[in-house]
Amino acid sequence: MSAVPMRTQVGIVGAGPAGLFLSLLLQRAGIDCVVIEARSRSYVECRVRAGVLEPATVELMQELGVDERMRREAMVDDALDIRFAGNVIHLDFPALTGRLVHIYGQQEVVKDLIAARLAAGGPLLFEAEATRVEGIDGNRPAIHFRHENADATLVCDLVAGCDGFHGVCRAAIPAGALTVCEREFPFGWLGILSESPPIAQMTYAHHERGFALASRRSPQLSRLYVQCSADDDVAAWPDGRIWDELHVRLGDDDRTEIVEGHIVQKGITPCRSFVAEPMRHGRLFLAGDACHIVPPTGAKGLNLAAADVRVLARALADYFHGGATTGLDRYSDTCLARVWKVVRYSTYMTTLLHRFEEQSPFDRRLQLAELDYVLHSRAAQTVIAENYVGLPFDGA
Ligand code: FAS
Ligand code: PHB
Repeated sequence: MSAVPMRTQVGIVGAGPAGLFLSLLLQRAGIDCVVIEARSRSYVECRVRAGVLEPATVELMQELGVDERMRREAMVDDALDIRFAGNVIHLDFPALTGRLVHIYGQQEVVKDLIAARLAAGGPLLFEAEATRVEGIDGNRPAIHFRHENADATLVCDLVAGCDGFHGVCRAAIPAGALTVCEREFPFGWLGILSESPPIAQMTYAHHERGFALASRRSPQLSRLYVQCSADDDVAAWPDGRIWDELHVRLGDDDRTEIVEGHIVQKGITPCRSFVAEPMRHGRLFLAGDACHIVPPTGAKGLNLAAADVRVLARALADYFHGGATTGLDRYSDTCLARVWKVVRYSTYMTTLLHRFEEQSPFDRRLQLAELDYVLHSRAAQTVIAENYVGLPFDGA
């Protein structure tokens, strides 16, 4: 059995973007931490998810010295198109915000972060599933986990719960101490990766038959999505049906724009918002999907996780290097201010772009009027663009 650390300053549960970014930030600050990840390295590095990196996330990668491959391989987007009823709303990011976004698969970010963590020799345990976190109201919280068929315990000064929506950390907080706000949308997203060249522009489409999104991962790899039923099954979506819906919803009537390729990944993501607050209880700090989920329409999940741990790492450095607790005490409020603005934006875009079967005629006309207003208003286009590229960090 490899040497399993039994004691550290910060125990991090989860090696997704939140846990990995945090581990590198703490490593750089000279703070001892151990990352415990339930899955194998290959599993987490192959998990296809997000793709849009805000400038703040790119800057964080640069700060941590993990941006070299991203700079080489990422696509840079300077605009976003929204198609509806034969119209195209073109959002020119530099003209509206002075900024750009990078398109680089989340699994690529995770690969780069893992490589950096391992190269620095930072403890990162794979196939180590946390079963319980206890003692968060005391001075020595402990993470109990299974690793190499043995029970193990990591005693910490503080615990970072970066274990996603289905993790165990949020459950360690007494139920009465958490307030949960959530909204389930009555549909999901069926996403595919296709070995085919993407269309010219990142494009959202609002259509009678439902929402569609044409994104990309490289000049040879398309990332495409169609709105599907909330309880849909991938088996009900053979390739032909997916391509038919993409051509129709994106207005590719002569089927010459969307290039059909070999589909190498297919999956369905629910569309929901979920916020558990506060993001701290005693010596446990939640970050990323462990405490908030936003519908993918805003392309925010990964970026919000990075934003949380950027705030947390700064607070932990103040605490361990100077005994100051102000940053830790303000952590939850600081992050939630950003989280709720992202929930607002993601909810707005989801409501604007999707087809709601139960919609009243009044709400349907309101939705079309909102799209028409955005089409003709630079102010409305600026609101969408500044949220898409990412709001500034107020005091974070
Ligand atoms: P993550 O879920 O990424 O990471 C949590 C980690 O904790 C995982 O590796 C998990 O294995 C581990 N873990 C869980 N329980 C554990 C335990 N008991 N012990 C140890 N480890 C444990 N966002 C977008 O912006 N755009 C998208 O298109 C998009 N698509 C998505 C598709 C899917 C299917 C999903 C689930 C999410 C998608 N998201 C998208 C959101 C996604 O990118 C998340 O916001 C992002 O992964 C958040 O990162 P983390 O908070 O690190 O959580
Ligand atoms: C993606 O490229 O995966 C992507 C782009 C925009 C979104 C969601 C996902 O809103």
